[in-house]
Amino acid sequence: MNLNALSYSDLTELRNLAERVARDAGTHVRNLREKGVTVAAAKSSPVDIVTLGDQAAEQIIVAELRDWRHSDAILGEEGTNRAGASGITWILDPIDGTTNYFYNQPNYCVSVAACVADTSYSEGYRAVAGAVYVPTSAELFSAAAGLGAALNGKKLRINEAAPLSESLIATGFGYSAKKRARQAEVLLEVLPRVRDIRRSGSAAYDLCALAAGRLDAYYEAGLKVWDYAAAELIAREAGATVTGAAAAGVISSKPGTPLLIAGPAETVKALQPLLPALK
Ligand code: LIP
Repeated sequence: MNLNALSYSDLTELRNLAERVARDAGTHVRNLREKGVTVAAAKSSPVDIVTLGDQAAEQIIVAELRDWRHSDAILGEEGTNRAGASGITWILDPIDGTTNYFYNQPNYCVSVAACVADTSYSEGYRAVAGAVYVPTSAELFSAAAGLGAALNGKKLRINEAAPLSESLIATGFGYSAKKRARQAEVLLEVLPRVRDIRRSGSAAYDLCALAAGRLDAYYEAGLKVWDYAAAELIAREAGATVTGAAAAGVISSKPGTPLLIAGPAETVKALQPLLPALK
């Protein structure tokens, strides 16, 4: 399956389903949060946690997708890996910003992307439709390839490029101390050259904030495909250039530890020389 085989109605159907399941799962995890959070497990490090909310959200999304799109494949951060026959793979981050969720901070979201196989993308998947739902603000970001991006139905457009010294840049950090040390060294080069830095704790939220003009650019290394699959499409459909992990034709040097940079083309070009250690 490739993007050209999908009609307007195919793309809008996939986007509408992504919106519905992201909102359903997000509403559930917000309700769970109000009752308290239980850590179910830790992954790559003691602070890379999974909560019962992450697991419940993925179960809700998978159940709905199996009802509506039973021949599609599904890949979820919390372990779902279902084969499919349709050529569409749903890539899920049931809660992106899990640490924020654990601490009851607002920037956590549910990310749902409908993807097709595309080897020009470093993880081999290209989103053709997707949704990111922020339960604490009831903000639903969504996009479909070639059909633009929206926030609660209102069209999104990134900011015009500003000089780097006047640009508000977001980034994030990994869970391993060694990776964070390298990311901090790079930040020493970036911080004096930009307006300011923001670190929300969610890649999906950062890319949607870029799409909504709340940031001027974003970069991060070491993301997983489920962190960015839906939100990089939303940013791209809002006018962002996206390189590194998700850029067509730009294969990361180290699959699995890709560097993603997103923003106006000029800003991405100005940022790239500052980020060599993150490749
Ligand atoms: C998060 C990413 C974020 C990164 C965090 C964390 P998670 O994903 O979205 O960009 O900086 O360290 O990895 O673990 O909350 O799904």
